[in-house]
Amino acid sequence: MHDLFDALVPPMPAAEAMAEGAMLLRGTALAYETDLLAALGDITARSPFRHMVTPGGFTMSVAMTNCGAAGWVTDRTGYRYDRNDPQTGRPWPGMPECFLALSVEAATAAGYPAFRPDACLINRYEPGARLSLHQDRNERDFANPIVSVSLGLPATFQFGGLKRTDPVKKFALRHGDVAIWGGPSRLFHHGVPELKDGMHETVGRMRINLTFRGAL
Ligand code: MD6
Ligand code: FE
Repeated sequence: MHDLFDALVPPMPAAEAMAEGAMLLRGTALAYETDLLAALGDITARSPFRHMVTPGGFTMSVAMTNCGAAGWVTDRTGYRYDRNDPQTGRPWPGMPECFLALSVEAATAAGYPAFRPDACLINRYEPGARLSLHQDRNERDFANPIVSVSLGLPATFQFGGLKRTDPVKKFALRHGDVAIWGGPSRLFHHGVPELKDGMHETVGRMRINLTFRGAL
């Protein structure tokens, strides 16, 4: 017999194309949830979340940290990848095995089987935090895609084009979803509008985003 809900809940597509080269995989991170959250606790104990300052002097509402061989940082001098955490003066925590396994699985499913990240930027959104429309272009080689994992509270992902003024599409990003970004859309503008308040049962009152890059 079929489960009652099979008849009532419209099937959620497991994969959605956002643009040429850009895919949204629903729920791919769920199988890794326990390991990811434990590893995240180890990372933030050594390199805590902090609100960085943009070159223009604005303090970001999204709090950030990193793991891997290099981490993305911003301060009054500009944006860059740094092998050390400027706050501790020590190398960023290493990339956990479960981070690597999830990002390679997702990249492979999206058509980028050679992807091996050397950096993971970890974003923490509390209610009201937002990330304005931007391009990710501090990485050395744009042949690498970016793999972006969403955990916790749901958010809206704004996804535009090469030009800042190109029309923007919106996608819901939920706990466990993975977006993969590369090829012709690697430099597309994207952003996250103000996070709505809520409480997630395992992550709490926040959204966590892991973005894996080939930075070096
Ligand atoms: C976020 N993500 O989802 C912010 N960048 O919280 C990004 O800025 C991003 O999701 C490049 C590729 C995928 C992303
Ligand atoms: Fe980005």
